[in-house]
Amino acid sequence: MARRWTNTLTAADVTPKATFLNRRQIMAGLGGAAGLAGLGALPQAAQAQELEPNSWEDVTTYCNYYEFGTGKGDPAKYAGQLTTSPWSVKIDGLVDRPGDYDFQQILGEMTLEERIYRFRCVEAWSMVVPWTGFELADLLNLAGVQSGAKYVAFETLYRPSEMPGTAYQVLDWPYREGLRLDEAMHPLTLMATGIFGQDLPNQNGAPLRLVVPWKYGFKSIKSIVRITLTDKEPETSWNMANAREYGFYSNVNPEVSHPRWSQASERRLGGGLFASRQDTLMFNGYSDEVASLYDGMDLTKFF
Ligand SMILES: Nc1nc2c(c(=O)[nH]1)N[C@H]1C(S)=C(S)[C@@H](COP(=O)(O)O)O[C@H]1N2
Ligand SMILES: [Mo]
Repeated sequence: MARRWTNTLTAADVTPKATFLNRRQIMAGLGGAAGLAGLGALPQAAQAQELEPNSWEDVTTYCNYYEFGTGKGDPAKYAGQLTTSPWSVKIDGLVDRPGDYDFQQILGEMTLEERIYRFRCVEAWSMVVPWTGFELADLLNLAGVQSGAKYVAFETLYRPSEMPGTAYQVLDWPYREGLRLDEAMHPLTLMATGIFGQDLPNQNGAPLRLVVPWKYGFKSIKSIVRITLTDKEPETSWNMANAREYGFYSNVNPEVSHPRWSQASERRLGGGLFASRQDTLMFNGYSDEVASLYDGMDLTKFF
């Protein structure tokens, strides 16, 4: 368990919005520029400001889940009808114990924890979300990864009767994603089952979805029903739709532009006082943890 990555911040460390605003007001009361300089001298506070979670409202009403429509508000409107219980996940391919794993049984085997991650969409907006979940590595170990496995493929539920967006061929259904095995086993890679300490709302990918914080949001596949260990790089829905715009790796990288727009900055959703465009960080700010996975790779080629 030594490899486990732990958040530098927990939910309890992150200054609640009201307290933070009070602090700002107090600082301002201390006198303009001096107050701001004081804030800069408090790394804890600065970090808290940076990773202050977005509101429940932001996270649950501004969503991407094309099975329910392409509008940001569509998932919140239409995903309620999705049946998420019972739920099982098929784990197959190069594993010792293939089978249909019941979601409740999986939960019983896993250690749940809360992690606050910055989340960055390829469309250049970002938010900060407190996820509850377990490490994907723990689930893969439960199934027993065989030595020949090099990649992990994921599939979302495809149930047209409950997913009005699948009537349109905007993507090749079921929604598919993939990771290299070392990315999948990395302790930052989370299987999320909740947000803000509550079960995942359907629009956010109930009952379980991936969260890979150093990659663009579309890698974080929702409502997963199948996980396949394979020796070949899997096909992914966005790459199939437009290989020029969406590569397999999809690492957040301010130096590699999307063909139609820059990825150098992002707009933080919600935000209040500090709402503004900010510089995008390499690997979304998780370089220390993940940069070594890509040593020697040309990231303009493997984008
Ligand atoms: N099955 C499925 N998973 C998906 C998507 C989708 O359309 N279908 N959209 C992706 C994209 S583009 C993003 S940005 C995130 C959005 O997650 P959120 O709505 O919980 O913020 O989900 C990702 N996972
Ligand atoms: Mo996205």
